[in-house]
Amino acid sequence: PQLLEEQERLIATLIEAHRKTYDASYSDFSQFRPPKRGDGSPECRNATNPFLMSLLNSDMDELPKASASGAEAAAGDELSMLPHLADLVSYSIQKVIGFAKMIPGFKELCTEDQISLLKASAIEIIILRSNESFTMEDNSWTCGSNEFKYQIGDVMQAGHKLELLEPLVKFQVNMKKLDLHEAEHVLLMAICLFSPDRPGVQDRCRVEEVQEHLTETLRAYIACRHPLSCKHMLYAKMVEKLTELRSLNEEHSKQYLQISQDAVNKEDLPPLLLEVFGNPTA
Ligand code: DZT
Repeated sequence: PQLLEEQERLIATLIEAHRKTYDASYSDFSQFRPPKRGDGSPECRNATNPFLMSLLNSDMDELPKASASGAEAAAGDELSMLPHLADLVSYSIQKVIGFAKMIPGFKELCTEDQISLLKASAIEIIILRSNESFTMEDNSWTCGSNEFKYQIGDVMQAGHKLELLEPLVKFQVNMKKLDLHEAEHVLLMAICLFSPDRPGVQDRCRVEEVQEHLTETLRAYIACRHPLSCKHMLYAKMVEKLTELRSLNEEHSKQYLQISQDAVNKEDLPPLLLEVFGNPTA
């Protein structure tokens, strides 16, 4: 098969939409609430006994006030990365919305369907787009300086657990190994968004039509642009990724619900995040 002119234009549009909404210099990250990592200090290593620790390490013989810095920092270390992660994800959702709006066919859907598609796919598209910052060198998402280099432990300090993080990192490694072209990467995100089987979607046929047009374009692109040696099963492998994303999405939902219930500081979760992933206290 050959790429039609119309398919070429679609790909160019998607690539431009992605470039406009993904800043590979990550220069906005310094505006997020800063990352707070358990730094290996004594208070952090012994976060379960902050008061004992501080009594043993000082000449005081009284309990420090609840707000005494060392003890509180250690005791509250549980969700120390949550503000930064929540800001990063909220920011990314805004970028995903910007990307969606530039996909031909999205704006023509009614607002309710736009919302249903975005709510259901936001975390999946964030997983996909984050592959750009992921590196197999040390299995981290590297977004500039060490401050914004994220590893599994950082996401755990935001309250997530290995049941999500282990398959998430495996997914990132396997995505990296597919070594997708930019055209394939952006088509996959668009195909993921236009999934007609998401909860609440009214006009399933319209969504399916757009998705089929996108998948046809992906098949044609792989067939005529991807080097012969590595295109075998590439389309099938990409479709398989969509299935894996569904199960990561499901596990994320469970853990998010737990975190949003555990979060003592409700300001930790920005309003957009509560709207997209749900607000248990609402
Ligand atoms: C502080 C550690 C950051 C690690 C980010 C890795 C990553 O449930 C919540 C809403 C509270 C949090 C959801 C996130 C769960 C774990 C997860 C992390 C899922 C999907 C991706 C990630 C993404 C890394 C980046 C992005 C968000 C991209 O948009 C931009 C850049 O590639 C970094």
